Amino acid sequence: MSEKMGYTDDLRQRIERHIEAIGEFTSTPGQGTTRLTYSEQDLQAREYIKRVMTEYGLEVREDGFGNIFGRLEGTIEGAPRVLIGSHFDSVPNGGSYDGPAGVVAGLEVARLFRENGLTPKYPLEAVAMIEEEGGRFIGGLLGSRAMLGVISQEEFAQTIDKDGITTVEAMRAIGLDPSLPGKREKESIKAFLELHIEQGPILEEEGIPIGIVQAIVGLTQIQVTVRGSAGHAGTMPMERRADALVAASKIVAQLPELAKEQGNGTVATVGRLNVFPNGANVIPDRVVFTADLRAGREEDVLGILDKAETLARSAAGDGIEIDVERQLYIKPKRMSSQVRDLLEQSSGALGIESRPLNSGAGHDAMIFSDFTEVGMLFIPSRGGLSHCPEEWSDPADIARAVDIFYEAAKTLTEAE
Ligand code: HGY
Ligand code: MN
Ligand code: MN
Repeated sequence: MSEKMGYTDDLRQRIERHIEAIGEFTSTPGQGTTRLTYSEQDLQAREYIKRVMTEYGLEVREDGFGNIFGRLEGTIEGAPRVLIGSHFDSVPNGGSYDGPAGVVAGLEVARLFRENGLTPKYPLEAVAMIEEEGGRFIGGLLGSRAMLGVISQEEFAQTIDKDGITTVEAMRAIGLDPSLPGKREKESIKAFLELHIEQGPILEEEGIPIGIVQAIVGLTQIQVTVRGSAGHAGTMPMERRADALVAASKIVAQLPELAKEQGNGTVATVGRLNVFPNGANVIPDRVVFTADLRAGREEDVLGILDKAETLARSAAGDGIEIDVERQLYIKPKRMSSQVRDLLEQSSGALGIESRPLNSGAGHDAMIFSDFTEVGMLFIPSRGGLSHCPEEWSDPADIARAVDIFYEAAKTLTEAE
């Protein structure tokens, strides 16, 4: 197929090279990708992404949150831009595709515009966002929430990591400037396109290379703090203990049952739990854990949230105190029907098979969907695996998504 279709080997090879290069920026080599926001690995990935943007002839800029933009100027002065991209942070010991696949797709669509001499009326911007995962700063989706003003500049600046380091301190530590402009007015964004790996088994099992996302589940995260009394593991009689870890364990063990009972695809996960003082011969006096709760319908998100909070609070008593803090709440979101149709037409015109799909994972697209027209594509995940070193997707599928976004972006930017 012609270069215009972006379908040639060199596109696939460039994609493969970018993914491999970005995947190298990890603090856990050989044990998956760990690239926390504003870490040394962030800085390495950032420099790489900015270098590629420059090489592709894009105007490179970072905002006051550390999000990176590569802009292809439009002919209409001050026109809203079409953003294409995703995040470049990772979960601890994750994979190389969750986030970077979408960042690389944005870079390659912009390159195709340049390569084919296209001039957009509405500017095209490739974007690489920070802290979607919440691997360092609680809650996640931080780059998109800050950019769109869902959290204020002050709330952003006061956000701290588990060591009490603020976002602003961490930014400065790697040479970023938090005083740069950050918040984007919603009128300044015409559309947002995001490619992401499916992180599930459906596309691979059905042998379909492209999913057109219809909706993204609602999700909420609560932090539960269980307080008891420290004591000597050997001398404190069992009946006199207020063991925070035993109390926390009873809550954690019952959460999956609550999700199963509610059904409708409700899921509940405790992925982060810290025990204090964490001594082998000390009765724990404090346990802090997060519960990640999700469902496709808002009433189910609210339902599991209420059940989980009630369960946690029921553990109080006999020297045990419970504190529950809501850290994030995002309603289920639907993608723009206008953009979904455009993506469907584009993939059809290219002869690329696709199917509608909902997302059980959260994405920056769910934040943008309250402010602009949003479209999302999925590509198959091998074995349906993600958030683990085994995560892998085929660069040829990323190339297919680039082709589809290239066609859709030409329409959205009214390029000629
Ligand atoms: O948690 C999620 O769904 C996403 O990977 N941040
Ligand atoms: Mn992701
Ligand atoms: Mn993820």
